[in-house]
Amino acid sequence: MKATATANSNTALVKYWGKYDEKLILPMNGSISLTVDKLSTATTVEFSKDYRQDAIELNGKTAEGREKERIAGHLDLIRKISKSREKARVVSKNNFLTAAGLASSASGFAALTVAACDAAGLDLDKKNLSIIARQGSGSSCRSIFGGYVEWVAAKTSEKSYAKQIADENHFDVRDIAVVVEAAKRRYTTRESMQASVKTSPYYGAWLKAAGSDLESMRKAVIGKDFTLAGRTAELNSLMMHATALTTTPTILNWSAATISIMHAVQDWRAEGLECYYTIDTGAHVHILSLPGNSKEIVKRVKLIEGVTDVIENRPGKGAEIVNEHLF
Ligand code: 2P0
Repeated sequence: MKATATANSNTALVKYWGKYDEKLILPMNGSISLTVDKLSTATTVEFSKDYRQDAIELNGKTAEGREKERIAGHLDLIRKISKSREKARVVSKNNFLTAAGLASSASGFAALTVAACDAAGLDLDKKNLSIIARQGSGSSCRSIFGGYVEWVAAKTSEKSYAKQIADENHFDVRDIAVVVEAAKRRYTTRESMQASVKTSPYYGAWLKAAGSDLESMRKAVIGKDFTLAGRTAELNSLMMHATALTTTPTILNWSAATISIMHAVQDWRAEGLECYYTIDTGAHVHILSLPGNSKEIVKRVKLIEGVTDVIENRPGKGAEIVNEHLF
């Protein structure tokens, strides 16, 4: 009744922005991501009739409030599927700073899902694991798989799952995660998405763009066309942010360093150093490049004011069960 799983974070190349169903976490649009190799979570889950209540420890601290409720709610879903009432002990650790806001919910809910399902004795394939993970946090369903992954938009739970487009060995690109001094975040991602769907005059344009970007990105990944992948990812990120910026209340989480990096990437590209940026809901930036250019980009980006950390990722593997428990 005890199992441990590891899962890597993923970077959305075509982003998920907006929910059709808030409870089931069904997205308004399909998305495509790259699972990375250096931002990961390890989680041990043990169910036991001896536990009186769920006890959850994240990065050495006891989870409380909303954070605890969200994880316990996910355990409830897995208990419902496995027809069990046993409470759990959960210990989870990230190998990166959660406060840095580098998509910890993606690796976190993927690792929790895989560990908890195994500990509950459920024998599920990756598609069904992705359907469960999705209900904890949308983007986590993509981290069940390695490499390039598409999360399908659908109006029912069993049809909205993640699937692999190409594995981590198919197309070697680098995702340079650039951590910057962050601006103050006023709203959670959940609140931001919800407000965008309701109020952004560009939301319809976003959905249209996401649809054609999915096609371009699939083609780019399968054909290993870095220029098409990079251009599509950068423009898709800007479309998402145009929607976020025109939301009421406005969603602007960029800091000065975010914009400096956007300018720098454009300048480097004009010089012939091919790279593209993509930004999620915080201030941090992911720079995409081919392996041969990453060293030069890492060197240059470290010189930009406000950059606090740089992590060069390769395509990474999917979530998996491991033998070493955290307790
Ligand atoms: C993505 N993001 O595709 C998009 C791009 C952020 C911007 O998925 O409410 O933590 O738990 O489903 O997955 C981050 O949102 O949101 C996210 P919920 P999630 O990666």
